[in-house]
Amino acid sequence: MKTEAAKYIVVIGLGMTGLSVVRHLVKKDDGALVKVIDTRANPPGAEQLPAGVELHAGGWNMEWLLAADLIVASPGIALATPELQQAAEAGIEIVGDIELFARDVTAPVIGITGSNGKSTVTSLVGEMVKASGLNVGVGGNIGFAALDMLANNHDLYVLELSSFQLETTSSLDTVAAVFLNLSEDHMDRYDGMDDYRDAKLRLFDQTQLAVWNQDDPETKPSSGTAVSFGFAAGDYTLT
Ligand code: UMA
Repeated sequence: MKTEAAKYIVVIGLGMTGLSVVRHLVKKDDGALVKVIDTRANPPGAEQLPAGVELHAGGWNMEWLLAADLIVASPGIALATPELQQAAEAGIEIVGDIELFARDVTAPVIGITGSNGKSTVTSLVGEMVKASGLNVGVGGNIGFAALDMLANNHDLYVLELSSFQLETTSSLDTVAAVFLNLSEDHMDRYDGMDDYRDAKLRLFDQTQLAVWNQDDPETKPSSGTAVSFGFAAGDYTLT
């Protein structure tokens, strides 16, 4: 289901992501009813909510949640949360902000993930694109919500993507996707390393070029056009 068809959208979380989602949905002005749930009693950004967008803070509101056509979950909320599981079992589509970005972006996107060094590589790639003369948007997990960049109509976007964001993304089509490395992190959110790796590998599902790390075989894609980097001689080869 496309966002455009959704009449009643519930946004979970009112941090940087939730606010960017609300702004994006309100700006679309397509008649959708938008409500926000945040489990925190005093969520940040409440004062920035556009007029007419209702907020339920301090817990869940299952009536709102189960009536939704679409749920947009912030990355800080695990899909395994019982309330979200109940909604998923009721057949309600659950996406994240990067999925909404993917559905509306018209310029090429480069995606970067990994356990470490994502922000550095994202910034450097952004600088390279800028130096080539293109108007680039750099955002995502790096600390600038992806949806807040869309209105700027950049020539190209460079997104730092966390495993949390990738879990709720299925339509992101990238010109290049980079998986830098994998080391133990966020084990409170995953059923082990394979589960965590699978979330990151989702970035390779739809890309023209997968970029992986020869020194970390866990980053290798199972198929598709790929290029690797590493310390050994003969790197940078297409495989
Ligand atoms: N929270 C609740 N109840 C809610 C909603 C959120 O308790 O209803 C809690 C979450 O569990 C979390 C905190 O509030 O502890 C913030 O969560 P959020 O999803 O609202 O976070 P945002 O402010 O939207 O920031 C998110 C990313 N945060 C997370 O993934 C936790 C930011 O990455 C990112 O920069 C931002 O979106 C813009 O895309 C931060 C991060 O720590 C830097 N990322 C992790 C990492 O890099 O390891 C993945």
